[in-house]
Amino acid sequence: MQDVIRIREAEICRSELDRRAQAQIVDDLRTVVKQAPLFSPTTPRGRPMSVRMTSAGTLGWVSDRRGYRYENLHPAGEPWPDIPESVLAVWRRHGSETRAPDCCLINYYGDGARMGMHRDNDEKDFSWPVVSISLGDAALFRIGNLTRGGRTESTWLESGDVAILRGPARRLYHGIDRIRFGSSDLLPTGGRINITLRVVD
Ligand code: MD6
Ligand code: FE
Repeated sequence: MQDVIRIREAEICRSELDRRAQAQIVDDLRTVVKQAPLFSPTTPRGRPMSVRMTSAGTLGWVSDRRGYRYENLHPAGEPWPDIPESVLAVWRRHGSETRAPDCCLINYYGDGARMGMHRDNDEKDFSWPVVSISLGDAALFRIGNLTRGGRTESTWLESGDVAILRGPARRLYHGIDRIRFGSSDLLPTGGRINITLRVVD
């Protein structure tokens, strides 16, 4: 039986994906990024984010001077690629067997990249969970409260871990403090990929 831990109300399924399953997803993501290249978003205040991102699915998440939102098209003007089957299989286990996710957001963390504390807040119906897959280098995941500040708890997410925010955990603040660059050999040039799957509307 695989190891499931809870921090706050988040569920973390340790080592859910074996090396073969991880490699299959990475391979499928190569096809996605060929069609929808990674880009460097800026925050609504114009600060560059340290992660690079792209999406698959009917909607992609973007951020720029006009704000955080979902868009039908990649910034280059093309539709987002389909979500790979290898990724949908993870969603069916933890998200829904009947409702497909609208968005598969792909974040790439190079050396020094991080993600500030935030809530996943741009979807219409928070009764759907967010399912997240970690690939490559380990990352320090911090989870807090319904409002900014207060006590937090942290854990290292490793390649193959699946984290789910649902129910009372769905609206908690969370972020990535840092990655341990070069700690995994899954990605040939190092770094970390995080995939988040969401129902948007
Ligand atoms: C990351 N994860 O792991 C950032 N959001 O790089 C998230 O922001 C996240 O892990 C919603 C649900 C699960 C997550
Ligand atoms: Fe998030």
